[in-house]
Amino acid sequence: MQETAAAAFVARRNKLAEHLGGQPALLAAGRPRARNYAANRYPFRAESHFLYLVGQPLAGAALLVDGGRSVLFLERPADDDALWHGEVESPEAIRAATGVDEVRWLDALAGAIAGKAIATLPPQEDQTAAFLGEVLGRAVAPRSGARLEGADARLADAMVALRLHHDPAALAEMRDAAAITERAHRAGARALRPGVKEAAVKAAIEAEMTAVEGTPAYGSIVTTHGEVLHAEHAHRTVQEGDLLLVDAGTENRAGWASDVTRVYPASRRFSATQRAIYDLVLAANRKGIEMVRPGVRYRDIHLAAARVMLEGLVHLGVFRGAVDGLIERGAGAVFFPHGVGHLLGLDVHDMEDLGDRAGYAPGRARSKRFGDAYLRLDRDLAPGMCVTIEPGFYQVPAILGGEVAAPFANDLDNGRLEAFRDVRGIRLEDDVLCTDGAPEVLTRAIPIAADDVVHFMS
Ligand SMILES: [Mn+2]
Repeated sequence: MQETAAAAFVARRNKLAEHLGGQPALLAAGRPRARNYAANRYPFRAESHFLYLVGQPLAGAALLVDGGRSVLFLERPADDDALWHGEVESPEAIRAATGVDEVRWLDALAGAIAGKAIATLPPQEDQTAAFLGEVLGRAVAPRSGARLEGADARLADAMVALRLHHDPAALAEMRDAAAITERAHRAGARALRPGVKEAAVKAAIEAEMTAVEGTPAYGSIVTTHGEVLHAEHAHRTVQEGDLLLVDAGTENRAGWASDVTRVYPASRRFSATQRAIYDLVLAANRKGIEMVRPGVRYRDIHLAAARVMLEGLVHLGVFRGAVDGLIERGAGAVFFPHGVGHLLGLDVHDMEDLGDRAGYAPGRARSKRFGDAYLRLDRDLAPGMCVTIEPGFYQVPAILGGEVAAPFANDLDNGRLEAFRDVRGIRLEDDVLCTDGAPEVLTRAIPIAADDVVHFMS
């Protein structure tokens, strides 16, 4: 399991302690959720803040950072654990792998923190929230990271300060996740042909992740209905001429994510209309990537990508009129109704368990306008930040026939739009690292130019 050296976790915990001053903090790993009885469990994924500082998914464990000292509290193994789960790793081995100062059993935790005011972060899962509430002697609501106060809020700010800028160990993991994702997309692209089920392509993709003990970092989207932004189903049979939208990224063995969308033509060629829209989305993707540089405000990348899309749609005759006026009135959201991307790290939408604390710089808040309101990130970029760039074009019936498109009845050429009916949805998404200079595209090995994509499929 251990790939990142203990020294990296020691450095992260020391940085956290520095941010916290004398304030002690307790971070829980979480525990697996039972299905229908205690021993039948959903796959366990540790809380990301814990993983960031410890590196191991130690179910039930808790990390205490108190001044310069880190103590890891582990669940005491049950007598029959060795029977059902094999040999249990020794506390000493875990201490060596994580570099903590001390490993103790969890039943010593209450005594160790008695009389201290301890900061914590709310876990995602109820049982762990109840455990924290009990041990800290105050209410800890699960999934309440968007509304923290006092010491908990300062702990959240400290974690954001650390996790926002990836250290070399984190970047090594993210490059690994991206490399697995390249193999996964390749396998999916090669499995695609008219007559196969979307689910069969999804299986080929996820097999590559599973084979190296990775998992999907989020529910893989593998769909011929790319206009359904978070399509959960993959039950359709791929038809001749379909575009298959694949939004699939790996979480590697250490828990780090990648997040990639490509669009593959089932018949191994794009129609002229598909190609026109594809190239337009690609231009917006490239524009966005080029802007990932220190000091650039992320919202400006979103607006620039939206402008590229609108200029292209005017050029293609789908929209009529002056681009500036259309942008002013919110036309961008008619075919591009989401944000251009988000933070990426241990989580696919990194640190969104803390609400907009990570994504929005202090003093900035989400737009209220449809489309822009879905922008999950509005910070000034800095070296070490990793973001996705994922513009898209979608013909969503609920948008085109609803109140978002209604004000543009005279600006939209529906006859012209009809020519593009073989384009349901196209999104092109890369993972991009902000450096001191030119952006580094972590997912550049996955072809994105239309001709390269077709080549990739054979
Ligand atoms: Mn994404």
